[in-house]
Amino acid sequence: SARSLRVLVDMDGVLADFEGGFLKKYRTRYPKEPYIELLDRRGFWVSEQYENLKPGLSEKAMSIWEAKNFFLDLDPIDGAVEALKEMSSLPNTDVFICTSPIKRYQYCPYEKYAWVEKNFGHEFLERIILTRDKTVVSADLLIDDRPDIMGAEPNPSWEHVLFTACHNRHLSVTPPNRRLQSWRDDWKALLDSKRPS
Ligand code: BVP
Ligand code: MG
Repeated sequence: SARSLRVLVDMDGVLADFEGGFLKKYRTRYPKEPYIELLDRRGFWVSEQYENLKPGLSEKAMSIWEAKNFFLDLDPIDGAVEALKEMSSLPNTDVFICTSPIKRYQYCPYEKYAWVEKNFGHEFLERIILTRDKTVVSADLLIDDRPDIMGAEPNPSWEHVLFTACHNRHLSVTPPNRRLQSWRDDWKALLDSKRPS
């Protein structure tokens, strides 16, 4: 077929374990404060659920991901490294890592590059797209754990496939919308469903 399939893969919650890394460092830094088990997470924004748990906790939550080495120390999501490397090696498939940095930029953008180099190798630095607006990036697929992806482009070219995370697993996703349950799920079939036949 003429052109390659272009896939955007989100980083936090899809390749890097933001939620697990957050909870671990939050409990270490604030051992006397209440916390939310991953099974009880609801809603995309950690900061909102913590603020609702106890006023003032959103600032403490933010202090965790704004700190040096937060993004660099994140563990990969199960199966992510193997899946992304395999996806990138498929014929007629262009893979990009598309991720939104936090606005407190002292560490996050640098550490995202360093994390990709550490886990995927130097050649994947070519594949990073840092943007706060994913709707203006064109692709066939966007694999992302955020349910509501909005921006300047009202009709993005990609199909958003919701990657299951602790905060979104209770949401109902109804056809034509689709989920990828994990990297053990059939992501190759998902890509094939978008390929020109
Ligand atoms: O950089 C991450 C952390 C930040 O949003 C970005 C999510 O990026 P994508 O995975 O969508 O590309 N973030 C920020 C807050 C609160 C800020 Br106040 C939050 O609660 N959760 C969260 O992920
Ligand atoms: Mg994400």
